[in-house]
Amino acid sequence: MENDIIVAVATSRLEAAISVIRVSGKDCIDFVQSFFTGKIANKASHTLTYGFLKDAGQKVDEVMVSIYRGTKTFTGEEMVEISCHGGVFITNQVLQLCLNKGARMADRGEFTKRAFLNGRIDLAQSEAVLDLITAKNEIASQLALKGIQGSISTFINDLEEELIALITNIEVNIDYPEYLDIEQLTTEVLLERSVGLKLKMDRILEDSKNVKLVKDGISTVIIGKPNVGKSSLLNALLKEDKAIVTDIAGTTRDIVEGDISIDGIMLNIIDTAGIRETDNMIEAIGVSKSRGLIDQADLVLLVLDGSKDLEKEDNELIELTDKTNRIVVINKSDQGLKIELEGVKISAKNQEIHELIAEIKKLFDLGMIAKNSDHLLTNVRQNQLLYQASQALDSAIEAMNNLIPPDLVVEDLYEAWSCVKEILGQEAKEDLLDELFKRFCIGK
Ligand SMILES: Nc1nc2c(ncn2[C@@H]2O[C@H](COP(=O)(O)OP(=O)(O)OP(=O)(O)O)[C@@H](O)[C@H]2O)c(=O)[nH]1
Ligand SMILES: [Mg+2]
Repeated sequence: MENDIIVAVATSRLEAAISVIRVSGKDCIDFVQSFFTGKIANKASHTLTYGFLKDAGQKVDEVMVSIYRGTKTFTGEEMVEISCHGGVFITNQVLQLCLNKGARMADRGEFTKRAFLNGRIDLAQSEAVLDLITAKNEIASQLALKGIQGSISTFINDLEEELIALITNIEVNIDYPEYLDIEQLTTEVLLERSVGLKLKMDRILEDSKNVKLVKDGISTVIIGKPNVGKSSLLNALLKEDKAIVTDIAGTTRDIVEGDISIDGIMLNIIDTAGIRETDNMIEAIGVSKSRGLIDQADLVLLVLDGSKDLEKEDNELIELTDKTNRIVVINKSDQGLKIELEGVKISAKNQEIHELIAEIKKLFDLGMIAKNSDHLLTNVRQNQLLYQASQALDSAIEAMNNLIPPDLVVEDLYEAWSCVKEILGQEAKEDLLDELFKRFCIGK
């Protein structure tokens, strides 16, 4: 049943001043009235009422009850929120009372799922609710908030409408060629509109690449030959002595990790074993791990010892990281610089790393993402679907370039349209929905 009365604790299960118990479902105001002393049965929507919850004549708690009638509620159905005292025991008592009286415990994310099923929010907005709950920094929460307000949804709706307009136009042209007041779409016009649409999609896909960095952090790997000061740099960035630092080349043999936040930009930093040819088996494993990490990193910090001439290993690493998103870090600048190479100069030992911090901020101006882009895809599912839509358009464009007539490219346009629709959860498959909403907490 999709409108039976469900209940859950919406606040966290810790001792607090108040807890909020959420109830949603058909006639849930009358349901709560049956064990509440305040009068809510005939009261207007969006009002607060003081009273006691009672079980078999016995007072359970002194509470405030908010009621929400009609369909303009979070779930799109009648709702009640009971604000009770926030002790863990008393909160459980109130929850248990609702269950004893006949409500059902809500599944994870079931309130948000109902909001989606009742058309209050679309799938992208539901995902944004989840993003907001799990946001770890300000930029991520700003993005999520935009998502909840439907910024990406509006953009996707527009795409969907443009596609369906094209499709119906072609279909009408095919089925009713005698309909003269409907524009006859030539391949030329269709091609132009498809290219325009694909451009729009690709721009969003490109802009959205950085969203993952905002949400999950920038995976950063520090590499360099032994003894150049990689671990010293990690420690300076983390402002703690996390990795062992010695003057013995080959000190770090496994990877050491740490997270920092620079003005809201999260870096997940990995310090690695210095890369060199080695006969030592343990060190060799570390070296091969370091190489593997370079390929997966969003940012590579290539550390060189600036107080000495470059060696063969340095040059190999410069070449190896050439195609990566790299910052060349010239360390030990306190000892005077011997190498002439473009890069940021630091002294890890003396914690003089401001030039590097500034460069990282310049490379990842993530705050701008949230401010400048109103429409961003916020997860892999949305990205994949829009990418598929763009691919389908690509195939339509290629066909038209080969002078295939509009009525034969309509299939590709349908494919693009259905992918775009799915971003908002229209025609979404039931199992996907269950999977998605399970990731919410109870009470959301
Ligand atoms: N003068 C000076 N010495 C530094 C600086 N950074 C690191 N060192 C010294 O260089 C030596 C090696 O530093 P580590 O941080 O262990 O170097 P590493 O690159 O992690 O070395 P491996 O783990 O062996 O690959 C230590 O004696 C540090 O004190 C610096 O900025 N200036
Ligand atoms: Mg080290």
